[in-house]
Amino acid sequence: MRCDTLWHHAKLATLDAADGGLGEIQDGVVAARDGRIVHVGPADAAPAFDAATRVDCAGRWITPGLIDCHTHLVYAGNRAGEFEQRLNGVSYADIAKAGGGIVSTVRDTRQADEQALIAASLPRLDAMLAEGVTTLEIKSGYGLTLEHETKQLRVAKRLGELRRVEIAPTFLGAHAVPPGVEAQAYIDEVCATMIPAVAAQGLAEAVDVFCEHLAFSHAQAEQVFAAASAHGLKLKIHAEQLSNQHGAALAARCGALSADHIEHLDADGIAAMAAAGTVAVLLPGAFYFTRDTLVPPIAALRAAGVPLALATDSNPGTSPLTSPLLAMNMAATLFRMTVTECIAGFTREAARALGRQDRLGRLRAGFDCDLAIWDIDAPADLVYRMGFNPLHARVWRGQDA
Ligand code: DI6
Ligand code: FE
Repeated sequence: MRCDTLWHHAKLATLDAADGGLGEIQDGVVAARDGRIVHVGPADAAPAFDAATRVDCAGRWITPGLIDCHTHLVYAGNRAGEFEQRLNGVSYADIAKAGGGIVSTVRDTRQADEQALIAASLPRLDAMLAEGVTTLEIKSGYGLTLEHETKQLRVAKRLGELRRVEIAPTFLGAHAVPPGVEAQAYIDEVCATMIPAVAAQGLAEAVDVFCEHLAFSHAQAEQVFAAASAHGLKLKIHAEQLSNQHGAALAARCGALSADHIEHLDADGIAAMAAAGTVAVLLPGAFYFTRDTLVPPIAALRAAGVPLALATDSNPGTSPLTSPLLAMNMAATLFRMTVTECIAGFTREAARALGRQDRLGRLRAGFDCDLAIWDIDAPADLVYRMGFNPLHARVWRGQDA
């Protein structure tokens, strides 16, 4: 079999086993041609290869490249000062009154031009890539005007040209009510003006909405979903993070890809997600950073067969996290997710949360050849260690990246 590159003498976690497990192969090979996997399997059952390049993995582990399916990576400024103030006893309300909180990130992001936003975002992206990320979702949501939301989305797209990574851009105009604007008037503008413009310019493939008492209501989320669907965009939702607004059930009913956060999800929401195949995106970084105490209903989600994805939620306010590996460790320690669930959550199930399950997230012939090669003894090492990065190499579309 002809191929461009053959990785051999490797241990594989294909994430492509019929039992839904890691699909471990102790002595495996992966062959790629034109950026796609053409063969994956045990060495002793492999065909003879005519390979331009052979990479001896010396027994290292190969997993699919990691996929971070929920980030707010593009923004200017940060909220370290606010974090410090809160540690010194200043209340959230007082910080908000003084112009802090999400509004301060909106102000900084509006003031930044595209170059400045790129410069601010690249180090965060590079931190992700250094841990084996090969696909990353990026939401807008810190502009809150058409001009500044589209600027964020253009920057997200540009990051995908500056680095060897696939970016999935999501329009999150409905992230917060902009200062001085009435919530319903803003949502009307999101639906009537912003979504059509974003769709026409091809700047996003999905639309997200923050459905919460301090953001947008269930009815407003439904309005956003209707506008997004009318323009052929996929749907995602921030649901049940701080209270139960039944946003996940709405997402399921509307055919959304995922419902994200879901700490306050109830049994009806779980049943609706299971019936519709809606992915649960769990965000342990935000849970940890906000010192939340209500754990998402993992056992019930698992029992109902809801697909479980994991993501960093990288954002300046509630999850200043750029480490998928640490997110896996948090998911295990805080949410009691298993090693298999943690790794699947950042590969196979994350691909599903982005509608890319037929092309990414597994080692399988025909899939894009995005790999992470790790200096580890066993897959559990990826989840077990804290603040240690065992990535040996990152492969994107069949090439060392
Ligand atoms: N949920 C959150 O926790 C963040 N956004 C969201 O939809 C908050 C973002 C921020 O504070 O900047
Ligand atoms: Fe988020």
